[in-house]
Amino acid sequence: MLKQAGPTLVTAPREGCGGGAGCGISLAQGEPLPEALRRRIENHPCYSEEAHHYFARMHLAVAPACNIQCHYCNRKYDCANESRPGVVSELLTPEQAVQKTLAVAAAIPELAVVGIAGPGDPLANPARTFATFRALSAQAPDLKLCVSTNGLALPEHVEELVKHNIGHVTITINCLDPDIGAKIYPWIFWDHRRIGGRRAAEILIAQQLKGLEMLVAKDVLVKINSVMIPGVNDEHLQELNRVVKQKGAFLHNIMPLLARPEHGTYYGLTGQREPDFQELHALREACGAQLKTMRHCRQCRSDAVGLLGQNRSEEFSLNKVRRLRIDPQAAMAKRAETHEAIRQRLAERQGKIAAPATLPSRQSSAPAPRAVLMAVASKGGGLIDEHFGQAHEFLLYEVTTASARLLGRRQTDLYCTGPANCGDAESNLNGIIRALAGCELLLCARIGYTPWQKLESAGIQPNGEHALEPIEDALTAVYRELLAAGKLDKTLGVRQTSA
Ligand code: CLF
Ligand code: SF4
Repeated sequence: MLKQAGPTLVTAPREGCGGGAGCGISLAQGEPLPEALRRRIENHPCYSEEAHHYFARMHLAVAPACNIQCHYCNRKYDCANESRPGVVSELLTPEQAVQKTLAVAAAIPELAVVGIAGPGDPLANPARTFATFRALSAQAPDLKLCVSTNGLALPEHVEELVKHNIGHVTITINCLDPDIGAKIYPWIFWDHRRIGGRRAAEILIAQQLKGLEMLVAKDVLVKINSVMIPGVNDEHLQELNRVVKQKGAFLHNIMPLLARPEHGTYYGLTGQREPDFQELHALREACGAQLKTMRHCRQCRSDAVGLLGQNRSEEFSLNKVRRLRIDPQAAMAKRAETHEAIRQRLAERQGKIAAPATLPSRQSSAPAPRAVLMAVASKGGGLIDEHFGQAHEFLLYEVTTASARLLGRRQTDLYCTGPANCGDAESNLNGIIRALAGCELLLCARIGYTPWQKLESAGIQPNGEHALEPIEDALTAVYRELLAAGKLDKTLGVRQTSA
């Protein structure tokens, strides 16, 4: 039954049924996936946390225009430095986009998904977006197509999206309350004119929810992205999570606001605060009890290429791509072989996880050993293979006897950017220590003496003994060692100073 609530439609509660077309499949954190659904997301690095270690995605920057303005957005069309949505090095025509896709797909056989996510809104540029999808469906039919939209023009394009076999759509919904929306969106462009204030947010929200319902009815997997903006929508996002779950959304990706003055956005320039990791984590946990929340998003650029966490876009500039000779059929065969090998590896890992090694015995009346927060430096392939000094980000895991659970990532400045900037190393190291607050261990491929000492003094024990091992295996091995040595009764690190 549908009932009208202001300008938006709210359906009666509906639980995920795990199967049929048009049902909507909404699971809470940790609920097992039905097999048919698992197969639909098994190689999508954003929809499957496990897949993100092994399968790559690329974004095609064919959509320059946008039909709304968000206070956290400032699009840049020729920027190689910033890593955030809305930024690209070069805009592409649909023909160039296809050329680039074929080049990337030949060079990176792990490529599984091609998305259009900007730098503006894909559906505000429908001719360019759908020309690209049409050509890709014909020339690289094995690649999954994906789109990310603000939702304003979504309802009118649902049929076309389905026609192009686009099975994964992201809608960015930041609020369901137009009064909150008026603080996030200064204007929308609707019905040939610019509209501002509460009315703009009302229209946008109604279109987003209508689009969500239409996609779910067509059996498309819908992910909702929400930007967490402290003091603006943070207290509202649990309610939003509840409603989009009712409407059949598959996954909720709550991303921290990025608002630095150098981004040149309204929020960046007016000093709007970004959420800290604890706030973000608490909100994701609260929402995850209703609808599964994504923890591994990298807030990628609109021309990102590679595994999540990597951006290899510069290797595939138009100038470079034009010079390449590609055999698309051979490349497709290589992808099929690579994807199958990854699937087998994942299946083997699943088997291992289902039958964990025996833990040291303890008395049944004893309380369960506590969880330990550990940080990991990885290049993105599921291994502990990044040197401390070259890590741009650290993955944070909560490790217990039962599991190593990814909580999120913390982005940092590089510890050392070379001899020219050696003077920055100490302040960068302090920044990294602040970013890793709460972690008791740090696993990386290698680490120098100076950062080792400083981390240890700050209560974060570095560990380089598990280089090149799979992340989860290494984390559980370290946890078991701690448990066996009886070290989990107290804090592990030395913690002499605060950074
Ligand atoms: Fe791109 Fe988005 Fe498709 Fe993924 S990204 S269009 S669903 S293929 Fe992924 Fe990047 Fe996060 Fe987006 S990590 S910003 S969630
Ligand atoms: Fe920027 Fe996307 Fe918002 Fe448009 S919808 S203003 S491209 S963030």
